[in-house]
Amino acid sequence: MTESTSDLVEPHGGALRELLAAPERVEQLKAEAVDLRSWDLTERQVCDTELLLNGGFSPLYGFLTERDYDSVCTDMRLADGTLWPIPINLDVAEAFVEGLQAGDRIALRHPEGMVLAVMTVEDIYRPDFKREAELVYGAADDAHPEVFRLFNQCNPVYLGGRLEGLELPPHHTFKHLRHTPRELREWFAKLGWNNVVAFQTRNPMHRAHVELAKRASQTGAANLLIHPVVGMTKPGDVDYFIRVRCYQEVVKHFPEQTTTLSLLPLAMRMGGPREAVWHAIIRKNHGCSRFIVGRDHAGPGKNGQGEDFYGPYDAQELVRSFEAELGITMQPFEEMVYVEDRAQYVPRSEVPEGARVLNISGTELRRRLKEGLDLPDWFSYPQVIAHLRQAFPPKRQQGFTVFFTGLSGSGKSTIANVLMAKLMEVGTRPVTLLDGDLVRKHLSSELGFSKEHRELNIQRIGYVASEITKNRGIAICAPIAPYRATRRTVREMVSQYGGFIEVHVATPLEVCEQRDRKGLYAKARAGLIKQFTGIDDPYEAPEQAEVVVDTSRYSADELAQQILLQLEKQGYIDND
Ligand code: PPS
Repeated sequence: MTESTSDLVEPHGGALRELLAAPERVEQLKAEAVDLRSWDLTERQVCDTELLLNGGFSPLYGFLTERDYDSVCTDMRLADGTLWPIPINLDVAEAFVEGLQAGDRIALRHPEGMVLAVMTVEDIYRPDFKREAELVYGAADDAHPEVFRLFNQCNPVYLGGRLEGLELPPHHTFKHLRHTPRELREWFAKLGWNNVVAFQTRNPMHRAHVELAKRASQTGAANLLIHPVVGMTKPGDVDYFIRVRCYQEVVKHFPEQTTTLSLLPLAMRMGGPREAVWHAIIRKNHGCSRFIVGRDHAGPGKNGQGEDFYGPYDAQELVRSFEAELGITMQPFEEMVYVEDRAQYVPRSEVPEGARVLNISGTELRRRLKEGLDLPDWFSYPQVIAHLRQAFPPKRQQGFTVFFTGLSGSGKSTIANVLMAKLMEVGTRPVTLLDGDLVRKHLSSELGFSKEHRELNIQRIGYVASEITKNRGIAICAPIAPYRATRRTVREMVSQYGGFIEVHVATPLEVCEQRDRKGLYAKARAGLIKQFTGIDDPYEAPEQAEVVVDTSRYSADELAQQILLQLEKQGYIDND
C-alpha cells in the first residue's frame, strides 16, 4: 500500500487519506506506466481523480468497486458502513476493457499527456444507469443534468480499484487561489483558525451572498472560507474565469484577518440533498468545522413536469440527519432579501409585515446584462457588475449559431445558403457555413451513418460551432442531426458562449421523397442504402425549436427572412 493515511488529525478534519505516492515510488510508477494500458481521463474524471489523490474525497482510496457502488446507491454508505452519498466511478468504453482482468494495472492520463495515477483494477462492471439515476438523483428524468450525462454521455463500463498517484493535475489559472486539503488545514493551523465555516458556491456572489456568509460566520463565531467550485458545474453557469474575478472583488468586502478564498476543483452532480452531504464531507476534509447549507443546495432546476426535483430545504434536512456522524456542523441559512425601507438585507422569514422586498433573480440578472440594462447598487458591487458585463456583452455583440435540422432533401442547405448571404450583407460578424455534406467531406470523411457515427459527426459540428460562437462569429449548421439528445448536447456546448437558434426544417417525408434530388430515397427504398433517415432510421423531431419552417409552402427566400426576423426579435441583429 502506498497511500498515506496521514496522522494529521487536525482539530476538525479527521484523518486525511492522500493517495500520492512517495517520490521514490513515483519514479517506479513512471517507469511501469510506459508499458501499461492507458486511459485518457475526461474533464470530469480529472476532477474526481484530483480530489481522490489530494484527499478531498477521504476516506476513498480509489474509484468505487461494484460492492461499494451498490451500497452507495442504495444506502448512501460504502460497503463497510462509512457514510458516502455520491458514486465516484471511472467509466470507460467497451473497447478499453477487452482482455482486461481484475488485478491488471492501468495508467490514468491527463489530457495534456502526463500519467496522474496508476490504478489496480479490482472490478469491471456494467452499471444500470436507470437504477443509479433513480436511487441517487431521485428520478430517471433526463431534465436532471447528471441523469442526462448518465444516459447520453457516460461510458458503459465502470472500473473500480485502488489508485497510486504520481502527480496532481496541472492548473494554469489562479494558482495562488488553489489549495489541497492539507495546505488549507496547515494554513488554518498557522493562522490559529480553529473554527472555520465554508461557503459553497457555483455562481457569482452579490450583496445577498455576502450578507449571508457574514451572518453565518458571526452566528458560528467562525472564520470564513469562501470555497467556490471551479471544476464542473451546471451547464449554462457563468464560467469560472469570470466568477473568480468576481470573487476576488467580493472578498475585499470581508475582513482580511478572518476570511479567505480558495478554489475547489470539484465536478458537481447537482444532486441536491445527497450532494449537500457530500459537500459537507469534502469541506470537513479541507479542515472546516462548519458548512453553510442554504435554500435548494446544489439544485438541478425543474424536472420534465416543470416541478423542482427536490424541496427547497430537503438538503438541510438530510445534512441535519447525519450531522453527528459527519463531524461537521451545518449552518442552515434562509434566502436573504433586501428590505427597501430598511436599506438592509434580512432572512426572508424576518421581513417585517408589509415591508417592500426587492429581489433580482438569476434569470432577471442575465436579462439585464444581456440587454445592457441598469443593475442597482443594493444588488451588487459595481466592480462585480463590470466583470459580468464583459462576460455578457449585449446580444448584438455576441456570437450565435443557427442550427438547422431536418430530413435529407428537406431544404436545409438551400435556406442555409440564403441565410448566410443575408447575414454577410448585414456584415457585423464573420459567417461560417457548416453544411452537412461539407462537414462530411472535410471533418468527418471517415464516418458512416450508424447512430454512433452520426452522434460523433454532430458533436464535431457542435464543437466547431461553439468555438465560432465563443469568438463572437456566426455559425450556420445544416446537418440532418436526427437525435434529440445529441442536439441538446450541442445546444449546451454553444449556449455557454452565445445564442443558439434551432431551426426545424419540417418538410414532410413525402415531399422530400418526391423531390429525391440525389436519388437516395429511391435507393433506400430499394434497400441499396441502409440506415437512411426517415426510411429505416429514425428522425426525432425537435420539441422546442426556436423556428419551424416548411419548404413545401414557402420559398427559401421567404424562410430565410423568417429566420432573420427571429434573430432580430431576439436582439442578435440590431443596428443600435
Ligand atoms: S447526420 O445524420 O446528421 O450525421 O447526417 P449528415 O451529416 O447531415 O449527412 C446527411 C447527408 O448524407 C447523405 N446520406 C444519408 N443521409 C441519411 N441517411 C443515410 N443513410 C445517408 N447516406 C448518405 C444525404 O445526402 C444527406 O444529405 P442531405 O443534404 O441532408 O440530403
